Amino acid sequence: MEKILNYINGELVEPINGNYFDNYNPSNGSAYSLVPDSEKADIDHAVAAAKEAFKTWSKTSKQERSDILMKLADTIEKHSEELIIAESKDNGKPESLARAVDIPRAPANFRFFATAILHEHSEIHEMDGVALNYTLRQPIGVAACISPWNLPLYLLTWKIAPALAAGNTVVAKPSEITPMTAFLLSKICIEAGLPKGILNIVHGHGAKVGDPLTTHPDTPIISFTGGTVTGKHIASVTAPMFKKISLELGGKNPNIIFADANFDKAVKMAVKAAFSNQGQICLCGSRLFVQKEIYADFKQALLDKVSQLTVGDPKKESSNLGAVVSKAHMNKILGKIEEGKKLGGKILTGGNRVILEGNLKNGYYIEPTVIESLPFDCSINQEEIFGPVVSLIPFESEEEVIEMANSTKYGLSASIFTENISKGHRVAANIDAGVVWINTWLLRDLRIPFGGMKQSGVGREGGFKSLHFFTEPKNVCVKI
Ligand code: TXE
Repeated sequence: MEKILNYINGELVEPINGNYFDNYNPSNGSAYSLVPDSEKADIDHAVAAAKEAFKTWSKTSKQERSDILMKLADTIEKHSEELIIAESKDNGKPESLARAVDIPRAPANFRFFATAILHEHSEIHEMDGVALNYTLRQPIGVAACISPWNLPLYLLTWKIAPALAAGNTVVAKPSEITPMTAFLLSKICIEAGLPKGILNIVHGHGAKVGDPLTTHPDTPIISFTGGTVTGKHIASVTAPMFKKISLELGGKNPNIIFADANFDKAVKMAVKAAFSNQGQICLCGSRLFVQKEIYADFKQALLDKVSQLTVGDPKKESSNLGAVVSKAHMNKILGKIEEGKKLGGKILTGGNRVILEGNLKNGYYIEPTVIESLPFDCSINQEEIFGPVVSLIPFESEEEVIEMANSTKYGLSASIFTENISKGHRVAANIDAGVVWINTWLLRDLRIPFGGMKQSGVGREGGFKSLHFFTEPKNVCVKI
């Protein structure tokens, strides 16, 4: 089986203890590569390399950093097809989705931040002829970038691109469930001639590698995307060390359909928001609130559309949904569906594992599932499921839906469908979410402040917000 290797100080290296664990292909349930079972010693090695590289990288001019990252983006693009196939095999997502969404975002992330650093400006505060204050924004040191399995290369590069562009060096820890494209990225970095030690990638189990990385005295900045429970842990262990942290956590996002919405557009978007990437996107619209006047018609149209979705081989263009990421995650989702039934939920469609034929029979496939009749405050409508499961909830008034939408501990994103623009603005202003879409879903502009409120996270990333996060402001006061 192919061995994935750590990438430290510009070289591909074995974990120091020589141990590996299996990496599974969710489409057929079989192990197909080996992942380094790294530990503290590997993190120490990587952090030391990144700390040394910081001495030079932080002093490298912005133009030169930009040129190096642009070359990396070009090299990633050259390997797009290989990355698409690898991402789908590692994660279970349809290749068509990796081709349309995941992989193009990796070079786009590097280009976006490689050019952003050339356009940044700093602030000046004048004191009426007495003094002039100006703010320097300086790189901080070694950034720890921890990414999840749902959009592996997309989210890894979303963190390392601004960290490097801003002049920091990086130790990244990709999810142990989907390490392959991070490994391919290591090889691409070597091909692109990335300076040694500025990016280091250490593979391994969550806490075993994650804890030594986040609590290391030489990693002052941490950017994490993952589950709320892990985020809470990272916040608690790093707070006494006064680290700068950015946490992008879970969501239980409302998708609100008013009776005056463009009906067809709303149905189409509701399906996309619920089932894209098998429902494994933190922004998925998993609570579908529909106004009573159109509830019956909307439900029927939704079920018609869902019946046209194909769960199948991720390699086939015809597959709308592939496999979910792991056996454990599949069982978690199926368990939540059972819990929903016990709570009185009615399964309108789906609810079961799908067994495909031939060599895919052991893959982790789940039918797109629509549940109704569950109270808005029950566990299924409050906790993140992170699978192809959407809950339909009727509502009467604007006030009622805002209250129900805001009832969870999360506050990541929301969508509102209405043709009444004043109502759209009003509801958007009253929803607890860091990101609100009106008449669309997941339309991403990389410049916006991105992140969640409540237990969906701490801080915002995106555009200059990312560059601000990855730099320390320093005020210099000059007496005139
Ligand atoms: O995430 P983890 P899991 C949600 C989703 C999912 C749940 C749990 O609901 O069902 O979280 O998923 C690393 N110190 N999201 O358990 O563990 C880990 O190795 C440092 C939403 O897979 O949070 C991986 O690299 N790092 C989410 C990363 O954290 C640690 C996407 C995320 O994995 C660590 C994924 C530790 N102690 C899951 N323990 C989103 N917001 O998009 C683990 N990790």
